[in-house]
Parts: sequence; C-alpha cells; structure tokens
Amino acid sequence: MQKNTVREKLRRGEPSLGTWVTIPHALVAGMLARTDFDWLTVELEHTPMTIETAALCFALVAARGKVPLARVPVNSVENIKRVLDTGAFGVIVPMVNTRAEAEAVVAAARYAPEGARSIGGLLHAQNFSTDPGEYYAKANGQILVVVMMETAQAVENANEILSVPGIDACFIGPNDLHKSLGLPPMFESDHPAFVQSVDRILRVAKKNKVAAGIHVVDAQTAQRRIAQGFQMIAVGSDAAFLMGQAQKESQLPR
Ligand code: 3PY
Ligand code: MG
Repeated sequence: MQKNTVREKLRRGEPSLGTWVTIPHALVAGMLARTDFDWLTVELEHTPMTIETAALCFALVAARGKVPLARVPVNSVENIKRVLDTGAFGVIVPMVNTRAEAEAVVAAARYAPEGARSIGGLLHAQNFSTDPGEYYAKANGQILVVVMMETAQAVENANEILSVPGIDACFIGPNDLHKSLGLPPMFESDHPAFVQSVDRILRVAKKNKVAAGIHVVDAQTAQRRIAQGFQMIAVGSDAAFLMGQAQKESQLPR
C-alpha cells in the first residue's frame, strides 16, 4: 500500500509545502503534481469543482507520487465520505469552531474504532495502490485529518478542538480569521489580534502534538512560517500563479 508521505513528514516534525487546485480540471492538478510541492489540495469549498473532477485530480496526483488532499465545502459526513471514498489521502475541513465539530470530523474521516466512517468504494484503495481490504485495515494510519482554525471562536476553543484524538493537523485560514476578528480579509498582517491568534494556535497545536499549517501568498512568507514552527504551508493557488504572472506580462507598455 502506498504511504501518505505528508502525514509521515508531519509526524516526524518536518515541514511540507503544497498549493491549492481551484481551476476545475484534472490536467491542472496533473501539471502541478510535476512540481516539487509535497501535496495538492483540491478546493471544493469556494470553487465550481465537482466531485467527478476532484476524483480525477486525486487519481492523477496520487499516480504521480504526490499526496492529494481535499478541502470540503462544509463539515459534513457526506462531504468527508465522498472525497475520501473517491481517493483523497486527506481532508481539510473549514470552520471547525468547537470540540463537538472536531469530533464530528474525526468520526467521519476514521473507520471504527477511532471513528464511524462507512465502508465502501474502490477508488480510495486504487489511489493507495492496494485493494479495499487492505485499505480498510490501514486507512486510519494513512488518512490526514486537518481541521481549519479560522474564527475567533476557534482560537478561543483551540485547546478543546486540538486535543480531540485523531486530528493530525490544524490549518489557519488567514482571510476568514481576519474577518472574524473584525479586520479586512487578507493573507498577512501585523495586526496584534491576528498575530496573537496565530501565535496561540501554534502554541496550542504544539502542546497537543498536532502539526500547524497556514495559507500564505509566496515562498518567502512560507519560509518565515516554517521558521516559526509551521509544518503544513500552502503557497497560493493555481489561479493566483496564473493571474499573477499573466497580469505581470500584460503590463508591457504599448
Ligand atoms: C482563508 O484564508 O480563510 C482560507 O480558507 C485559506 O485557505
Ligand atoms: Mg477560509
């Protein structure tokens, strides 16, 4: 059975780098899987990505030896089941604000006895280069479970959330977190409320032996976050890379 190399890295305390696949076509995920990113998150929360396209993305990314993750639209059994059963190696769940919500994530993502995930499907096993029997036996040790911390409530409840058994990592959504703190949405700021929230999440994650992650806009910021102790860094997205370069090249005076 193929290993989830990103989960292994995080458990060893090492940093990992990824990006977001927001353009709903498997070729985009396939192209990005040719880069040095460790993982690619297929974005189902804020895009027109369908589950069929997501499944094709998971298959291509896994076939190219990288780790396919999925950000689901909302914390629900149905969403988590469908992305894992169609071959994602892990799930990133937005807006996890309470211990009960974190417990629900684990229940949906882990098979019994750690959780209550329903048995079924074939693509999950195929992406891990195995058969369903081995997948069902070993998936709990491979699937990466990530809860997003992106509200003031989540910061307040950080210890209750991150002490839930079965969570591998937390991931800060800086835009939603800024908004929740009454600030304009953005990826970075030195506003004390944001800085203190980020520091608290990092501290509580370390205390609970949970890896911490955050979304940033460029490699330079990623480096700073890694130096700070973050282990799961998302740099930009396919669309941001495309538009950033296209906009720059279109500026030629004429
Ligand atoms: C946010 O910034 O809110 C995010 O969800 C980034 O992934
Ligand atoms: Mg968000």
